[in-house]
Amino acid sequence: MSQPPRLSAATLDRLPPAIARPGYDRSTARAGIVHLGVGAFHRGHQAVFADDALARGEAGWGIVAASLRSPDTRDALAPQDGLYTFALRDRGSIEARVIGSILALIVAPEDPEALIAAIADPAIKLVTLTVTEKGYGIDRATGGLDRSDPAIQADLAAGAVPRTALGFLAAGIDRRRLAGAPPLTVISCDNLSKNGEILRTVLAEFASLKSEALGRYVSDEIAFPSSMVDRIVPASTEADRATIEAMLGVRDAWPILAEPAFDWIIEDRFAGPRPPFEASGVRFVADVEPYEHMKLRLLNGAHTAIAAIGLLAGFATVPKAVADPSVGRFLNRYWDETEPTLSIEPVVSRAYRDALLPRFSNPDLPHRTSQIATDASLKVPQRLLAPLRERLERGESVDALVFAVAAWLRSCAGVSDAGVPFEIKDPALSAWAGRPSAPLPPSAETEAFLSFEPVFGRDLPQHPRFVSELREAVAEIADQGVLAAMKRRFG
Ligand code: CS2
Repeated sequence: MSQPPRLSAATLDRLPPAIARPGYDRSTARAGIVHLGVGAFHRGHQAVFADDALARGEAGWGIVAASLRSPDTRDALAPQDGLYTFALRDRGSIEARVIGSILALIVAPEDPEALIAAIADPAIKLVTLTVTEKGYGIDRATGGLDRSDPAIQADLAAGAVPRTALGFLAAGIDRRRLAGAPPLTVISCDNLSKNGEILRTVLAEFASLKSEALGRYVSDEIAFPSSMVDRIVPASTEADRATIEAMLGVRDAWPILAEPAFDWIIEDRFAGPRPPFEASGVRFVADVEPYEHMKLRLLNGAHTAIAAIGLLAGFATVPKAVADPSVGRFLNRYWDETEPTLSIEPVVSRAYRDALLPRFSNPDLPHRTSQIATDASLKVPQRLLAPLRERLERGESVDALVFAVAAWLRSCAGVSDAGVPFEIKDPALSAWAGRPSAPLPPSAETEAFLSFEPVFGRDLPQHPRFVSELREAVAEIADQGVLAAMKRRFG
């Protein structure tokens, strides 16, 4: 059978009428946004709102999207003129549209100058980032710049061609400064609490090491609103490509499949114009932290717990894991513990919480537990240990939170309860010198992990109740398996 043609500007008119496509003239659309880290999440979230804006006639809000490492997305989308399918999937229903807001794609290692020039372009009003937790070069002990990180060190060298997000931002911003370009806003769209403040801190420090004047400019002239982003966008699979091809009649090498639910809540602190995204449901608020905490602790923390439990119990996906009633009972306890740590109005957190099990159990989005477990050692501190600390300080119970931490700790050995090995993708964990190299008895394993300071800090290993509860939960999981231990504890 011959291959169907590729999705592209030339084949758009072959699509069935029900498939929405860019109704605007892409040749007159202009880029107002540079995005760093053009993964699935960006294409299922910010790029969709930009597409809506372009369709409403806001012609200056297209995107130049850059990959900092891999050419995969550019290789898939270049033959498609940057077009791709965005499909909302919910319990058998699928609603697809073609997104046209990515006007240009840059692979930074191939053409670093193109990315610096894009950031420096006076037409650019906004830089957005999805570079994951490890993309910020944070020293987890100080909260400042990790000057020992070899990639950061290389980018700090005089005359260096940048490789990191911070290196590119500093180089592009410096060029704007020297040219007297209009103000710029930089928005982190990663799951980090106070992500704007963190980015401002590390970038200002990085920039000041380049030049004092640049450091001052970053601190004084660039706006770094914090933002909370939300949408479950699993990595798409060959089966997803086949589904989309059957719907479109053309081949899309990299479609995005996502859930209908989403949020993008941005602190209303812009250096220049705000992106005209309110009509899509994007919200601008004075203080985003209550939303960040709600999302990180209720959704992402539950995800991290499900990922660890799933890896140990052999559940490959989130919907499979939450189909087990004991996982559901555990999650309810987990949310009973985390919800009271939030500072948002209870009616908001309750509604958010109530939507989570239905979101997680969406059978059309087989979100892999191994995907969520990636970089878990960078996720556990803010998702699980931050609320746990607060409850410990108040003398409150932490059974579900401790159980989640214990499951993560056990999962770091990379072997399921049935003895099946799985891969751990967590460079920060691999780089930790104290990581046990051979299986240890549970109490020695717990002891070893408690010395993992970037995760547990100096305080938690000194907290008698936390240490004894963690030791007990780790031993129980090691002895009975995660599901039996969970059933015994949470019903
Ligand atoms: C997940 C998130 O991979 C992970 O760590 O918890 O990607 C999650 O799906 C999104 O933040 C949902 O908004």
